[in-house]
Amino acid sequence: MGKTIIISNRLPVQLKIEQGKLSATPSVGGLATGLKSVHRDGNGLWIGWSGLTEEDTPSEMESEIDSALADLNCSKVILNSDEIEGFYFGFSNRTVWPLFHYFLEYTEYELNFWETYKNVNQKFADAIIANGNEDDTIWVHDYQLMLVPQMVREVWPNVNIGFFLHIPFPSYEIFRTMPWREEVLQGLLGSDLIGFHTYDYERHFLSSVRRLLNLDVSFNDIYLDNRVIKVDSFPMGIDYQKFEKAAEASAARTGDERNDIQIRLDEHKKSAPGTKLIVSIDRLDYSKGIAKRINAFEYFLNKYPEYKTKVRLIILAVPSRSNVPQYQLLKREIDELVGRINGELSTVNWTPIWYFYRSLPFSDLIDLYTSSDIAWLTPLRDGMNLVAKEFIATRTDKKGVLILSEMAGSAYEMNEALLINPNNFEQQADTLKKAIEMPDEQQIARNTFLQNRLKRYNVETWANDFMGALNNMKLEEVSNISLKLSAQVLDNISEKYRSAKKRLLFLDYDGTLSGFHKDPQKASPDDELYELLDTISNQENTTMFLISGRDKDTFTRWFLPKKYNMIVEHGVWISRNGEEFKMMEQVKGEWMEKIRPVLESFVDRTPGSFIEEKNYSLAWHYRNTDPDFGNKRATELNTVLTSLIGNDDISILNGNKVMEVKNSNVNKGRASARIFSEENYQFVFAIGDDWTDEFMFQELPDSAITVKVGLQKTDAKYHVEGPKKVRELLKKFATLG
Ligand code: GDG
Repeated sequence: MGKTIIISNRLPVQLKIEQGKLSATPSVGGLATGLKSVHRDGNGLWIGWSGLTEEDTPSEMESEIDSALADLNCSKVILNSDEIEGFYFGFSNRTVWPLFHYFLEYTEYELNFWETYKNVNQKFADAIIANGNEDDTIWVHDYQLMLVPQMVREVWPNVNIGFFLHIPFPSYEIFRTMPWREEVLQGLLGSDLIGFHTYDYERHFLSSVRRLLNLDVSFNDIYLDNRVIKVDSFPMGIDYQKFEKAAEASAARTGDERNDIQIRLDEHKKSAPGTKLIVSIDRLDYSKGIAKRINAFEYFLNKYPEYKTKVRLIILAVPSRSNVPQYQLLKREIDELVGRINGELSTVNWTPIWYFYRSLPFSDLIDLYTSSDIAWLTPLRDGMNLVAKEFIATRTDKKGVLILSEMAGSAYEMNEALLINPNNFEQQADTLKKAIEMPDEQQIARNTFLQNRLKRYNVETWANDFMGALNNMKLEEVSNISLKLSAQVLDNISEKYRSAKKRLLFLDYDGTLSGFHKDPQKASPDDELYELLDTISNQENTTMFLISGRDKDTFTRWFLPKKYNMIVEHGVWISRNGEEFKMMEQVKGEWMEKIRPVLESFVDRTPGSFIEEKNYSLAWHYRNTDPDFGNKRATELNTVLTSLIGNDDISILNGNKVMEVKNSNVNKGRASARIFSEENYQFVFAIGDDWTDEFMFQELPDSAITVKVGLQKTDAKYHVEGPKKVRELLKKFATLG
């Protein structure tokens, strides 16, 4: 069992070099607390940037820094100031952050930023490789490191990787504007498990994967070559006990023990009894909606002037990313707004807004939470928003009102808060009034629900849930191995092949012998395939059938001169040894006249789809349509056809991006079973990728070796990953004579 490696942009350690002396203090953020059990208490390692640039690190102190970090189970990635500029302030915070928070107008697409982002992600991946092993479990965090999973996967194909995104994943319409969108998705898909705060972010991500990479997605599984990637939501919690205890300690402090801020807040309450304190705490970031909140506050005071002098808004804006121009502009905007409103509305005894632009020590933060009556959080977009949860955890007497934006991930779990749309000033003014006037019993009832939920789903549970899901995936994979064609299983099959007196093989074509092509007519066989099929079909005592849903004309062109045995249109037609196709089943096709116009109307309404007309069946192909739209139309068509057909003679087959209407008594299972019954075969083999091949897997005898191409659910005994592996398998047969 390997160790767990956590990887994030910043290490959970504050490094300082002052007058040549190094200090390393563990930081106590939510993430560090949540991961304590997988990091420091377990056999873990945390890799990240130390916060010191290469230029700021005297080379003679390198080893001292390394050993201080090693004592805390940490290891550093060294970044120079150009890298920080392009990777952190550039691509991460001038491209991804605004784009993922729906601020398209602030999003900058700079090739230099992207190049640096790639290089720095590679540095992080290299650090994992240098410090770990393939049997370690790796958990990558957040939007700064989206390419790391695939970079690690390339070196260690079997490693277990989880990724968690702490910010929203935007809708496809937004995400697709990014020039490097495919690379970013492919980077993330190096993971085994990808976690988001909410189901909506998960849904947006899956939609982008389907539409931009054209991958198959079933529920929350993504099928990529030989791997299944799971996507799930894990709403992050807080260290509830820490906030609850700190609030109790704050309440217990008396006299000189009280912090400055506590004393000031107490004085305010004494001098103005009955007034309400409204607090808001955020990093100074445009996504947090601070300017809008200030405007909404002014709107409220004008709409309900009776509250002037009765309420005060305290804004704590923590400095953040001040190298990014947008943040400097925002700072100026807020300074001016606060100045203007205070200038216009203040009285001798009352200032409407107290504004702090700084970071406070933890205990001051708690005092601010506990002294306030209302928390008012209005992000325009926020992955989760932990401040909302922290405010509730500090309400030890269960009083207090939380007003929270619907646009925060936490709103999904905090239904008992007063939820608002931050763009709706009217609603916010009324909600503030409601909060100010809310009776104690109602506050207590709401907070009791909220607290119970936050206590239960705290940050440790969040981390353990994620790690549990990641480790489970490995277990699931292990339990699936019986189905995978391992080298040993292949040896056994080869032995049976070699020793059998009579062999029978059924080989599906599309998706099995050949990969899919946008235009099915272009997916013609290549020379290597012809050579392989020639060898096998010429082997003694071997009957090889190509078995396909395709029309007989195409197969006549491709394979008749080769004299392969063929069954086409799922079993309507058969050709042996180069003879003309004959009907295998007596089928009627009158129904086709009725069904064709229906399919045509779906083609008209579904760009990219088309009809394939065969002698006794009609197929509607939708591989080249927009995937979401195509699936929706397929469901619709299924419903229409089912109600139209209404008898058992005709059936609908849902294949791989194709829906086929055909006679019910015709399928690959029935056809292959009929061939099997003609002679006494000792070795029977069937391989196919599609739902229509399942009929063969079901109807052939138990002793048959049945192989599914792909990882989807199947009745076959074994699976292989894709057409490339099928070829390898057949090459093996070809050598066995
Ligand atoms: C990102 C996502 C997601 C704030 N001021 C002070 C201070 N804080 C602490 C709070 C809280 C944290 O900072 C802020 O967390 P948020 O969740 O509110 O927001 P982001 O920083 O934007 O975090 C966000 C989060 O990642 C986790 O996945 O929820 O959506 O944007 O813990 O307490 N702490 C101290 N002094 C302050 O002045 N000590």
